[in-house]
Amino acid sequence: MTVSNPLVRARSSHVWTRHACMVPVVLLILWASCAAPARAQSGADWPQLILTPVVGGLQSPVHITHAGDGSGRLFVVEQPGRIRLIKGGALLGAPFLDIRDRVGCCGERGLLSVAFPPDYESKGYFYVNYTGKSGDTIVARFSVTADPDVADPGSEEIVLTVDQPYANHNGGQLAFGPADGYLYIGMGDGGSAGDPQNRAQNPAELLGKILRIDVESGFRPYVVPVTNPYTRTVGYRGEIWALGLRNPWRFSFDRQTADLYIGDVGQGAWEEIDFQAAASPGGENYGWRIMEGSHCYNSATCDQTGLVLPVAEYNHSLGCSVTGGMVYRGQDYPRMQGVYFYGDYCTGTVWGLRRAGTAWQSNVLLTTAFSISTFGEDESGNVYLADYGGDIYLLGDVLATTPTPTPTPLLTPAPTHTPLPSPLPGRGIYLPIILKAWRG
Ligand SMILES: [Ca+2]
Ligand SMILES: [Ca+2]
Repeated sequence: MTVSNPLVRARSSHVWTRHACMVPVVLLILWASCAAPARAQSGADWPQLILTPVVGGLQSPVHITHAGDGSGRLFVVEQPGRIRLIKGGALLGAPFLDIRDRVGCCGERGLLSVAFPPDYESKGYFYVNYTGKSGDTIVARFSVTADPDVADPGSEEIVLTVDQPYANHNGGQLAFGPADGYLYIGMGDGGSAGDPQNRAQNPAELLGKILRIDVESGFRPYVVPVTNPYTRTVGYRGEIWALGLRNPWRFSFDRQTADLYIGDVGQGAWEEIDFQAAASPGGENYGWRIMEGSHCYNSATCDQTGLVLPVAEYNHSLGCSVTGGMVYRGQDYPRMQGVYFYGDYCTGTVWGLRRAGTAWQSNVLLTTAFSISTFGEDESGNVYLADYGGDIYLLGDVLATTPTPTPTPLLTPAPTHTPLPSPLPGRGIYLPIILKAWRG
């Protein structure tokens, strides 16, 4: 049986060891033929990742995000149907939302993600993607109560229901575009194996696509943005933003650039990361089931006309189910800046991906014993990952930006551009200055 999604395999034995695994070889460079040197634009080194435990005790965590409301809270989706809150560094006992009574779980089904609209603080409602008891995909809106830490399970308004022909490949990601405020929805090809009804390439189907809808216009349940790529194309569903996806379990936007990164889970051989620049008008066809990664699927030759190939891929000697991640935009780790972190559910490997001119570099940065079910970010741009067994970790680099020190006679004025003394006396004292100079 082919493992095809982060949630189909039972969690591996939980070994609490991990080690940094800096692999100097650039493993995967696609588009390399049109690019010159495989070096990052910044010339910076790759980060040496460390994971810091945040909280444990969650039940099958599958999504991590924030509300963008200034509260600093982290929202963690538990697959059976609850959303938990991490507040002030602690996991609250009472859930933010509990809809286990209507969620079909588990395997690849369950409560799969939550997304907060722009200006959530004043709107007080949010969106979830879950599998109903019948197995169909449901996107719904819920409202918060007078207590900002408690949502009302009775406030549900169904936005969209998509029939699911098979139990697997349900996609599940929701995210608001940072540039357009529209809701993006990741839909898998419906399931089975090999997309037997060819749904991902069928423009009359919502399965095997990324959808883009406007849920904030005031018209319920939603409207199709007129700027969607196929609103005037006969035979195409207007909701379609991108086609040819197998199971985009996790996609995310770079909060700084609005570029879109998609982790599309492979069938039996290739796991891939797809990229869509913020300026794209949509309509990309990412190839499934014609292609698996950058390889023809089920044939030696195939027509690749009009298809968009991945910017990174790895074969099943390195994993079996990609977990799309996040671009780091935090302030604490300079070498992580702009790097897209993603992983594999089966091997626990974490990669970094970054552009180098017109080429891409993807490097193994860490090996873990975790079943990485998702990555996520907080309001400050810090990146986290979840072990499906129940724990959340913060990603960091051994090289951190030290907080600006309180001015003292020794450090004032800060000799930012002064050549460093050698050998370094009082290394601890000079470290903040070194880092400041490096960043500048
Ligand atoms: Ca399905
Ligand atoms: Ca593809």
